[in-house]
Parts: sequence; C-alpha cells; structure tokens
Amino acid sequence: MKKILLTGALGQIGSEFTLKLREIYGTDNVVATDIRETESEVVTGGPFEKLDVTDGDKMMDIAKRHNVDTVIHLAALLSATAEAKPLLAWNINMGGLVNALETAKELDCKFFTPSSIGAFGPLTPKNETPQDTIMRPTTMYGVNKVSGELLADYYHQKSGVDTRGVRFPGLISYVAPPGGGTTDYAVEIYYEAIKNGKYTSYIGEGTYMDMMYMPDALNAVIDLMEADPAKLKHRNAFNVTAMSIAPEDVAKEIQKHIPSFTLDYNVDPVRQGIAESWPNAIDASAAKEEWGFKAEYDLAKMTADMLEKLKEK
Ligand code: VAH
Repeated sequence: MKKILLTGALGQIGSEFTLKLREIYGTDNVVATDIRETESEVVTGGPFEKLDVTDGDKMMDIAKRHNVDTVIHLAALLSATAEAKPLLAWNINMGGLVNALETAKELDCKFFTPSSIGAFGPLTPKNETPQDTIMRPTTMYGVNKVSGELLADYYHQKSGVDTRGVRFPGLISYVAPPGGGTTDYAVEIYYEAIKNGKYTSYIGEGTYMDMMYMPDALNAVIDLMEADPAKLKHRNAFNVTAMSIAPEDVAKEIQKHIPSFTLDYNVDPVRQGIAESWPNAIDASAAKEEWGFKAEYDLAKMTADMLEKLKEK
C-alpha cells in the first residue's frame, strides 16, 4: 500500500483508521473521503474529498486524480439503521461497494472492505462459528455483507482484483462513537459510566456477541493488507475476534474501576432480535494461520484503556 483512498473516513472505523494510516504511510498518501465534511483532523489534517459512494464517476475521478494504489472501502449503513431503511441500505451498501470494486479494478488497486459477524444468520453454529459455514442472514445488513463477500471474491476470481476482507465483530473505540449499530451498547456503556455512573442496556442480559477493541481491528486490516497473498486461502471475510461478551460482563469489568457503576436493561426488540440472529463466539483460526492475526486487548485491558482515554476526553 502506497497511496490509499479511504471511504467512510468520518465513520467509527474511518475516524481512527485515517489518522493511523497517515502516521504509517505519510499524511499526503491517505486520501480521506466521506459524504459529510467536518472540522475533524481527518478533514483538516490531510487530503480530503467529499464523496457520496453511490456516485461512481466521482469516486473514479478522485482515485485517478490522486493516483491511488489501494482502496479501503468503509462507507456503509450499519445493522440497525439498515433494518430501519432497507432499500437505502441496499443502495448505499451494495451500490457503494460495486463502485469501489470497479474503481479498484480499473486502476489495478489493492482492495479492502469489511464484512461482519452480521453476515451469519440463525442457522449458523452459534459457538466456535467456523470460517466456512452456512450463511443465511435474516437482516438487510447481513444480506449486504454476505453479498459483499461474494462480490469481492468474484472481482478477484474474474478480474484479478487483489480483494481482501475480514468479518469484524462489534468494534469498541473512544475516538468516534458508532452510529446505527447493534453492538453500539458496548461503546455507549463506557461513555455513560464516565458521565452518569450508570447505563441502561438495550441488549438483554446474557446476550453474547463477539467484540474487539479498535486498535486490534486497525492492526488486523494492516496485517492482512501487508500479508503475502500466496498464503491467503480465505482472501475475503476472515473471521476475526478478541472476546465474546454480554452486557453484564462489561459492567463487572467497569465496576473494578467505578465500584458504584450500575447496569439495568430496557431491551429494544429490534436490536435484540438482530443480536440473537448472530453468533455468540466465532472461530478466528483461519486468520491466525494464514496471516498471523492476533488481538492484544481482552475485556480487562480494553476496559482500563477505554475508561482512561474517555476520562481524558
Ligand atoms: C453493527 N457494529 O452493530 C456493527 C457491526 C458486528 C456488528 O457490524 O451493525
């Protein structure tokens, strides 16, 4: 990767990833794009272009003008928003992805886009979910993610595009809060612990989902993109995870730092239904074997870092 075009640069992953990539590859070598434009360092600290990813001509023009050799496509509507606005989600999540793949194909770029544990459905084995298994998601987001995995494989097989991807679990970050996700409770709980000393979870007690701290997620993408392609048997959509947790597990860990913290529940049936259609804990052995995936943060280490960084913030 030398010159990177990144979409969704102001999103939950993009906000942090843009700055990290600029540190590693050079500020001028990371062209950040997003449909919004804010005063954030992503916009003011290096090359930035406004881009609606459903505008394929504009995406191609930006990529050509900046002569990029890598496309990192992050722009998407997340699971809860996609369930509320399914056709809009289809247009953005699939239309944007096709445009990004076409750009990568035309300019012979390396390509990354994330899939998600949301690509699995109720028929998938819930524990130690295999890398290769049944994929019958029951959400629009899941349909988008499975379709995206297949589309990225197709562009690799038919046009030789160097496409790569991971199935992200819920991602936890202190930099940019997520928007419209099902796993957002695991971010909100830390913000609320600092602000109010209590949190009301919309995901029910005992609901396990895979999660990962953002620093591990970003390192995973870089490690995958720098990996030897000859070793990648599962080129797109590698299962990656750091922990399988439920709301009460996070609360117990927070209470080691804020003993008075309390958690209660007001379950949102829509997001609870989405969460229950996903695995409890996936198997990440393919990523470990094929490109050395390794998560540094477990729940205890992540909680300590989240609370410390949010207190500073
Ligand atoms: C969501 N954070 O909740 C995203 C992610 C695995 C969850 O895809 O929709």
